[in-house]
Amino acid sequence: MPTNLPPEYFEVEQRYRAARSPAEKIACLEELISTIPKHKGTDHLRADLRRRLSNLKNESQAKKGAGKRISAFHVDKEGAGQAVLVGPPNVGKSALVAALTNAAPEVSDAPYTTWQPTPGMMRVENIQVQLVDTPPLHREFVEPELLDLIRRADLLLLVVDLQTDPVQQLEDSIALLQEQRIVPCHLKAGCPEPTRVTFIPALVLANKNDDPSSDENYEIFCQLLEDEWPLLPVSAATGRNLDRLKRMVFEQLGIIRVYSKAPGLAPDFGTPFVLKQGSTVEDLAGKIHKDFVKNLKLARVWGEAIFDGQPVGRDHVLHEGDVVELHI
Ligand SMILES: Nc1nc2c(ncn2[C@@H]2O[C@H](COP(=O)(O)OP(=O)(O)OP(=O)(O)O)[C@@H](O)[C@H]2O)c(=O)[nH]1
Ligand SMILES: [Mg+2]
Repeated sequence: MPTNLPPEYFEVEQRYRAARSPAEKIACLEELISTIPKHKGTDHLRADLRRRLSNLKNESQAKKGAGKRISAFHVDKEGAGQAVLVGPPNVGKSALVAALTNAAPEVSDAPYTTWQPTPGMMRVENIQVQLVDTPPLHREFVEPELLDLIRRADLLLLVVDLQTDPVQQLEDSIALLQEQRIVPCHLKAGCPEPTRVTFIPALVLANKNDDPSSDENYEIFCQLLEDEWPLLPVSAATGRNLDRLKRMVFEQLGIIRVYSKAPGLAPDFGTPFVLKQGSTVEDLAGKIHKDFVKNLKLARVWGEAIFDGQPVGRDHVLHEGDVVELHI
């Protein structure tokens, strides 16, 4: 217990201990957290109280749902893919989600600010990708439901703070995830026990690269990394490289955009069909309607096909940007 807590802390703590109802406990915990001075010595205490608050809120939400337990950690996937931001406290996960999406998670210089996931939609050209802000990873306790959220993700954005020992931060995050059998895809080859392991594509974001003065930090970070990572220096504060981030997220998601067109009409480039890389004409037909799969006779493709309007079969593999005319 840190010794420099103010007297109000102990007053509120007494009330918290005496509180009976979950609503009272939640109110006291919120007040308690606000009385804690923000510095390193109080990190553990703040993390512990936030965890209790998160559990209480989840429990009371579950009760309201009349038996249906809807966890705050269950985020329904939306858009072309779900990228979950993961990392230690204070690296700027919430700031990145706030800068890139329509969501407004709390950003604060106090560590352990975020206690539950917040999804937001990020526009990447003509598609939307879901970003999910999460509570920080913590060596002593990781919410099991946070791990489930991470396991379900299409992409992990491993965030580090370029100004605060990013190599250690990345190693800690990876070690913690590996202990839970979650391994970034490109470390698959070196994984000693690949059974029962969830492999997820990952991109490292070296945040707080606000201007050229921190480029040297980034270069040193790159040199010190043992493994080859897909990585990008960014800044939530100044917006540096956020456009490149969007592009890289799109690439790492392993998706393609395909446009359908009716015979004799122009394609609608505003609303692509999003498919996994390697998808075929038949997969596209399935996205449109199951009858299309059954009745598909041929398709014509513009784009990566040998010539414009080339007739292809249902097994033809589509590429990013292809325009497809389905004939049934
Ligand atoms: N200079 C600079 N500061 C940043 C940047 N991004 C975030 N910050 C600051 O870093 C602090 C932490 O930001 P948050 O977004 O709350 O960090 P977090 O990773 O969500 O923190 P937790 O919720 O505790 O896990 C805040 O004071 C932000 O203003 C950045 O790109 N550059
Ligand atoms: Mg946060």
